[in-house]
Amino acid sequence: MNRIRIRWMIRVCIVGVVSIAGAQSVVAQCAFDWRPGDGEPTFEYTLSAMTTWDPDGPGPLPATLVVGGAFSTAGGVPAEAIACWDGATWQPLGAGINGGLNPRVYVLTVFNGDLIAGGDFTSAGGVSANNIARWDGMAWHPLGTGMNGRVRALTVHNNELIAGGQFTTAGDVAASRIARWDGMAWHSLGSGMGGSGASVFALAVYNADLIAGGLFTTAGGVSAYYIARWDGTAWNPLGMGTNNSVIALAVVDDALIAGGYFTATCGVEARRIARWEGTGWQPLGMGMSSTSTQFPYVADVTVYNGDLIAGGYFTSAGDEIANNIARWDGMGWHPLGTGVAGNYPWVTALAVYGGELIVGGAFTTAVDNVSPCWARWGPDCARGDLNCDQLVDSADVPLFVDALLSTQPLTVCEAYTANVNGDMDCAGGPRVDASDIQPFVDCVLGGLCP
Ligand SMILES: [Ca+2]
Ligand SMILES: [Ca+2]
Ligand SMILES: [Ca+2]
Repeated sequence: MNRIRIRWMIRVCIVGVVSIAGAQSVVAQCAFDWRPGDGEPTFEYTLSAMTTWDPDGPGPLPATLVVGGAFSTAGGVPAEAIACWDGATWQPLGAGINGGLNPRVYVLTVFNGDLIAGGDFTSAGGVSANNIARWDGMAWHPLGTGMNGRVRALTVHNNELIAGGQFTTAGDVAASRIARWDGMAWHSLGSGMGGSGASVFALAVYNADLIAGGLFTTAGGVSAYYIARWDGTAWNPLGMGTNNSVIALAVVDDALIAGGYFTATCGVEARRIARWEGTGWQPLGMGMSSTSTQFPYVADVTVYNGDLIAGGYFTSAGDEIANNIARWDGMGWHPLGTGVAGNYPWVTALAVYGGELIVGGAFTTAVDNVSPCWARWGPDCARGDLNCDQLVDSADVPLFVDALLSTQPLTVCEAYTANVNGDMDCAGGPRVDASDIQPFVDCVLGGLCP
């Protein structure tokens, strides 16, 4: 046992004694901000999709963050339209996604432990694959003969992979904008979606039913405006639907959240975002508006630090100025700093990874940092600084011990600051465990901070 470890154990004992004596720990209250130094990595064009993926499932490897879009390098590493990030470095997935006029990954999901990519392409890793492909961790594979048009949305429903987009055939069957893959073959879902230029842009599972959003006015031959529900045998409308395209869907706290270009649901004003709780649509405050485009939209939604996060193309949320990203705390909308900006400032994808909110799109800046297509928002406290006073010192020790020994879920701030070595768990969250002790001690006693 080395001296540092002995000093550490002594310190833990002191902390224990002090705690028993009734000393107060000052619980960390993080401010949140954009990460500095996001000039690297860069993507050349746009980032369209993100998902966490654990390559070995329950095995010891942590989850990685997989990003897709239209690019040929990620963090300076050659990567065709798809790449993965482990919190520190970028890697390609084999030879990536290629072929067609403008190869692009639009959507990612996980099915039976494998990563599924959908978009505009004709080959994956050198193998012929039309607009959809599967990565098993080692190699790319087609899913039958794929689709005859763009794949824009993916989800898993009743243990089958569901794909939506602009196609009219899937494998060798007719399938209008939506199809299901049972692991062996493609099948249609009723007669699919209809309407001029119909497309499915978003999919979700809500109350065991499949929900599809997009640009369409019928589903299964019945009227369904921009959103519809598949109950396993037939398509149904959701109320009166919306008055324009739905491009984002997410289930949050037993409610279905829809985002898109719409401004109303069933006569109720709901600007670009609305909530469905089984019987009717509700707006989220005043929603989103813009002074820079006639056609603002919400393109993706997620949950971070207990708030609903919406990203897209807008300049205000509620009565606050919010550039292309905003958070809803249940009462009102709030900006995330000064948001993101650029010639093509929109946000297209959101993810939570390593205790941070990851934002992807076509923007070039987040605050003053040059940050093409990629930015991170998280606790404004260094790893190890559990009380967020901008110093890593003995005052952080009791909080670190509390975090390490806690049987309760840690807050975003606690988990981020206690994960001193910056590694991830199998869900892509910060891993707070004994392997953080030595780096914490090195930081407190040796000044060797991450
Ligand atoms: Ca794993
Ligand atoms: Ca501190
Ligand atoms: Ca850790």
